[in-house]
Amino acid sequence: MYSQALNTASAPADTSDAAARFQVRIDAEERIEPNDSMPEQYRRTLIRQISQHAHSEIVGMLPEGNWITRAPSLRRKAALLAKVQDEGGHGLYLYAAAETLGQSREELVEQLLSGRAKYSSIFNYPTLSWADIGTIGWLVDGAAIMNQIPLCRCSYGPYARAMIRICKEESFHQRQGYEIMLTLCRGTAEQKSMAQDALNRWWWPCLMMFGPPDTQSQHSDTSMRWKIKRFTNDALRQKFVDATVPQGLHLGLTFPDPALRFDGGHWVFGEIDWDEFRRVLAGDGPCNRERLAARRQAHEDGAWVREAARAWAAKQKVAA
Ligand code: FAQ
Repeated sequence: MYSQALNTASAPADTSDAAARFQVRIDAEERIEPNDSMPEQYRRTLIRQISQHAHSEIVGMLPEGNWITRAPSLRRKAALLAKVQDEGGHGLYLYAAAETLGQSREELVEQLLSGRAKYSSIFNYPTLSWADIGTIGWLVDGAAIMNQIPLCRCSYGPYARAMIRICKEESFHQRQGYEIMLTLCRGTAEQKSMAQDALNRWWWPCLMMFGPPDTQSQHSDTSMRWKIKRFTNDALRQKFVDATVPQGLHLGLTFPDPALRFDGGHWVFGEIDWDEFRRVLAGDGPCNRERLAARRQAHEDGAWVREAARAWAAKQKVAA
C-alpha cells in the first residue's frame, strides 16, 4: 500500500515513482497532511513514534502524580497538579495526531496495556524524595524539550502542530523543576544532599532518553530522510549535556560522571550503561511492572466513564 487514504479501505500499491515524488515534497520542506499520499512505511513510522510518545506522556504522569499529596506547600502542590495535568493533555493531543493516520485510540491504548507498545525508559524509575520532582522537571522535561523542539518542524503536519503547544508547556515544567532545585540547593545541608542524591540517580537514565547510540539506532536514517527526526540521537544527547552541565554547576551540584570534562567546545561525558537501557526496555526496570499495573487499574476504573459517554452519544444520535 503506498498512499494512505483515511476514507478508503485500501490504497494503491507502492511504486518507485510515487516514492520519488513523495521525497521531492519532503526535500522541499512541504508539510504532509492526513489525506495526502504517503508511503506506508512513513505512516507506520509516524504511528510508532507518535503513539510511543503519547504513551510516555500518560505513563509519565505516574512518577510525579505520586508526590501531589506530599508536595511541601500549597504553591508547590498547585504547580505540580497543573504539570501532571498538562502531561495528560499532551498524551491526548498525541493520540489525536496518531488517529489522523488511521489508527484508533482504543487500539493504541490496548497495545500499551498489553505491554506490546513501548514508552520512554525514564518513567520506569522511582521518585524517592521531593528532590526527584525538581530533578524530573529540570532534567526529564529538559531532555524532552531538547528532543521535541525539532519535532515542531517534523514533516507531518498534525504531529508538528501538536508539538508547538507541548513544547511551550514543557518549558514551564522545566523552569518549575529548576526552581525547586535552586530552592533545595540554597537551603539546608540536608536539602542540598537530597538534590545531589536525586541528580545521582536521574542523570544517566536521562541521557538514555535520547535513545540508543547512532550506530545502533534502527530508525534514525529513514526518519531523518523523511524529516520526521531532524537530529540524530547522539546529536541531541550532546546538545542536552552541553546545555545542562552549566545549570548543574550553577546549582553547586556534582554530576555522577568522573569522565565529564569540557573540551573547549563540548562537555565530553563517560560511557552510558546500555545494558541497563536494554533491561528497562525489555520490561525489567525498577518500576516497569508497577507502571503498567497502575495504568491497567486506571483503565478498568474508568470503564464507567467510557460507557456513560457511549450511552450519551447514542441518546444524542436518536434525538438528532
Ligand atoms: N525509551 O531506532 P531508534 C516526556 C526504542 S516524553 C524507550 O533510535 P527512534 C514528557 C525506539 O522506540 C518522552 N524506548 O528509534 C514528560 C525503538 O523501538 P521500536 C518521550 C526507546 O524512534 C516529561 C528502538 O528503541 N519522548 O518525557 C527509547 O528513531 C516529564 C530503537 O531506537 C518521545 O517519545 C527510550 N528512551 O528514536 C512527561 C519523543 N529510545 O519502536 C512526563 C518522540 C529508543 O523499534 C513527565 N520520539 N527507544 O520497537 C523520538 O524522538 C524517538 O522515537 C526517540 C527514538 C528519539 C525516542
